[in-house]
Amino acid sequence: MLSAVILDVDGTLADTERDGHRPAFNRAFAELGLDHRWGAQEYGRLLATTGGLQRLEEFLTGAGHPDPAGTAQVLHRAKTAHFLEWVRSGPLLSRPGVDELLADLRGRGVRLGVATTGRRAWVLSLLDRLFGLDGFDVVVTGDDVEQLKPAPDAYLRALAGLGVPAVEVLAVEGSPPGLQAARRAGLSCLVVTNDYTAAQAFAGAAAVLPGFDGLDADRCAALLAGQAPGPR
Ligand code: XBP
Repeated sequence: MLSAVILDVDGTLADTERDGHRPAFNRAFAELGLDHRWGAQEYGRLLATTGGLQRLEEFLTGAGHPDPAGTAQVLHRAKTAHFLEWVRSGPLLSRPGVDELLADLRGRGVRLGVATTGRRAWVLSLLDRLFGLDGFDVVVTGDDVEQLKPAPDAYLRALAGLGVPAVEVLAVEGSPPGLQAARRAGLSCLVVTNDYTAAQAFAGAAAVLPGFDGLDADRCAALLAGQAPGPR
């Protein structure tokens, strides 16, 4: 029985990384007078590190910066402000098929949760702008957990908030760290790939789809029950 679906945000509900987060990081570098600029391909590699703050610190350490931790904090505050501005007024769209899936799930009484490593400062604004925040029963962000994905913390916290057993919940993710986080929390996980993750490996996924087209509550329930989604 499918009681709830818990969804990832970046790269899953919306394609936010290349044209949203990445330019915000680059604007922060420019503001601090640093000549780093993350190109689209380089950023795709940097996404292996979840959490923008952690991504910055790891990058600055590798670049030999004298104070990677302190500088990452300053950069991430600036980046978050720029990304929030983009979320509020930029060309932000949900991925094709997402709105239809969420409406079908809600219409069938399936509860909705969000589990992301992104910061609450922008996550709530993004969800509200795209879908209406009141459509989600629980939202867990990177600010709410000790350990980010691929640790299971965000999914475990979302499960506790929903108050339903893991066997009745399907996770929907877009990246290998997200799949690992969901599996470590004991959840079946559907992977919907994006441009950055289409060629990556997703062992343990209930299914790997290139998009949300045709995905509905019945197909999510079938995936949870362990059946391959039938042809549409
Ligand atoms: C994706 C992430 C986030 C964003 C940057 O989160 O790893 O860190 O790349 O956002 P998810 P922050 O796929 O779990 O939604 O700078 O706010 O971390």
